[in-house]
Amino acid sequence: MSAPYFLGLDASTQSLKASLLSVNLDVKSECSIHFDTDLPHYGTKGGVLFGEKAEVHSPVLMLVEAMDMLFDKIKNAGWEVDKIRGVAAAGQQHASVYWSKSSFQLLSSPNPSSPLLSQLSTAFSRPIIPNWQDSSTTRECRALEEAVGGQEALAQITGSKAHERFTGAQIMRFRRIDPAAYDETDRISLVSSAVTTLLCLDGEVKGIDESDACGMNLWSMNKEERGWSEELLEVIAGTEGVEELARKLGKVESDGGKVVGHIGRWYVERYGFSPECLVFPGTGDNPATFLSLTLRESEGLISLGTSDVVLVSTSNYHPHPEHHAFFHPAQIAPSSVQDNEKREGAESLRYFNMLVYKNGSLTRQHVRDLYFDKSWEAFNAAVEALRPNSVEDLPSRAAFWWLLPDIVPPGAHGIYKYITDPSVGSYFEVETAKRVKGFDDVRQEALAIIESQLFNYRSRSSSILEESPDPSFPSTAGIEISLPRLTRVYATGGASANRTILSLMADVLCTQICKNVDFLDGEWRDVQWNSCSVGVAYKARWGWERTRQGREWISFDQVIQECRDERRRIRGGEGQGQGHEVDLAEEGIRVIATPGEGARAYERRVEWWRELEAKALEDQQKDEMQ
Ligand code: ADP
Ligand code: XUL
Repeated sequence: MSAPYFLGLDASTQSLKASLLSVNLDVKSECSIHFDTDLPHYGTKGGVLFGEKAEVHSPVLMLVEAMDMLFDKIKNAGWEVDKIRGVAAAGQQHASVYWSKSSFQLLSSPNPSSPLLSQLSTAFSRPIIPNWQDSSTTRECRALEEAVGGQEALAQITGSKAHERFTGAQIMRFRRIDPAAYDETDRISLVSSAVTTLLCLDGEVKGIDESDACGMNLWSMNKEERGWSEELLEVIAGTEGVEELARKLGKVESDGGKVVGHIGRWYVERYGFSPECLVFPGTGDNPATFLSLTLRESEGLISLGTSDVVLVSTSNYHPHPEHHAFFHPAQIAPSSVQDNEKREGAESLRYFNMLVYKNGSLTRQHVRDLYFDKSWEAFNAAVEALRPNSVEDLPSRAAFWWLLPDIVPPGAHGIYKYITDPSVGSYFEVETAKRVKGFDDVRQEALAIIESQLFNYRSRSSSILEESPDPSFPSTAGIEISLPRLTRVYATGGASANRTILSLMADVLCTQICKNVDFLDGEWRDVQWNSCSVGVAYKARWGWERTRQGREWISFDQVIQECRDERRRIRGGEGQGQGHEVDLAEEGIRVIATPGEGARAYERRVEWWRELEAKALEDQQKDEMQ
């Protein structure tokens, strides 16, 4: 019993991917179209083209042609698309799509016997659309911040300070450099809502998802006045243009599981989809990844990829210029629930917060190559030899490796290393820290970079959690906790293959480190699927559940839990005992590491690390003045 099926799409920077899931959320199959190699005639590199003024962008029709190719590929692969009952799309965040005035007609009922590309060639008013890597809008960012009173004020309104890649600044620049094309624009979508529109093909440009709207610097997240910020729209379009810009941006979907349409007739007739297949709001790639890990309040995700990303799930709005605050992508907006008795699933508002660090894997790799002969084994052996093993074993060395100017802390750049006196315990005078070029024992280099990165994640996630109603402290596993902590962390990304790093992460963050696992061919394996498309397929599954009798207000977390319970029931005893003794926190979630004795020492050192980070930033300033 694996039907009905659910489909998730992911329109990311380099490819368009699809994941097909069973009713219990097993990933049955995946396929993808790679822009550079499958659509070479657009000439992209890494999915993008580079302009002369810091523009990073791509042809919008490449996305349309990729849709044609993807569904051809799905058909050729023999996916039983007639059994799909729900679909949703993830899209790279911030990037925008501009629909022309003729789009309404073109989107109304395309001919199923022809591909979309040939039918939608005039549906767009901007042929080349900005990508999230674009940084051509510095001037617009300053204007947005100045208009509301600075970085903090903008973060307070929209969840983030101004960023070049965010959609508000991008629209403002578009209007400045090509006012005629701006005027010719009927509607503006994000990539996720554009793909949602292309799935329905019913003549309507679908609303932007509220979680994705938080990546625009235009959406006021303040509880009482959620909506397009008139103040910011005015900066972009002038007093006269506010209403028109709000119209172009359209309505925003605040219920992530609402039905926004049915799959278009084009898909039914051309590929054999069922006309009963429902379409749910798309969302950004980060919110979608967040959903695939089903993060509950106070849980976190640490992605150790090219860059490091930390996501923190909260029930409080905690904007700060250092991170991005987003609405949770799968919540039922309380305002949409009329009947108080049915409010069960309509919890109070939930959020997630995202910290992005440029100095992630490439910086760790740099240290490995410099001191450990390009070997992770040697690097790990150094960490294991020196890591703290008791409460007395307080770290006394710290290293800040900001090879690239970092985002957090903003503008941090350079390499700063310090030795402090280990005999003074947890209290120390930061002035006594000695700045050094390197450590006597090179093994300290490995430990110091990892500790410093992890202290950063511990310190900043604690600050975000500080204002939560239940900041998960003061004690865990017999360890006295001094600061709020994440109650579980999911590790993903290339470096999450490194068990030493994950074990140290458990100590420094003083929490359980988990990974998603599947029971496949008789063993538990780290999941290999594409988390964004799987995350939005989960959302489609949840939305579909809510169309069933009596289930209208069931929460996302509850539906996922029920699916996992059902999976365990179907599997029976398989996967437990007899050589399968993995520590499962829950079905499909494996515990990789838990805090050891070293956690007691790290717990006493967060403040020490914070002071040293501040010192490093001061030293950077002094160096720059010389
Ligand atoms: P992307 O952000 O491009 O998706 P990945 O998530 O695939 O990147 O991560 C790639 C990085 O993972 C590489 O730069 C490499 O340094 C790091 N990595 C791979 N294996 C290990 C390992 N065993 N230990 C530490 N880092 C690793
Ligand atoms: C997040 C960001 C990227 C894009 C593309 O702010 O810019 O993660 O979402 O992946």
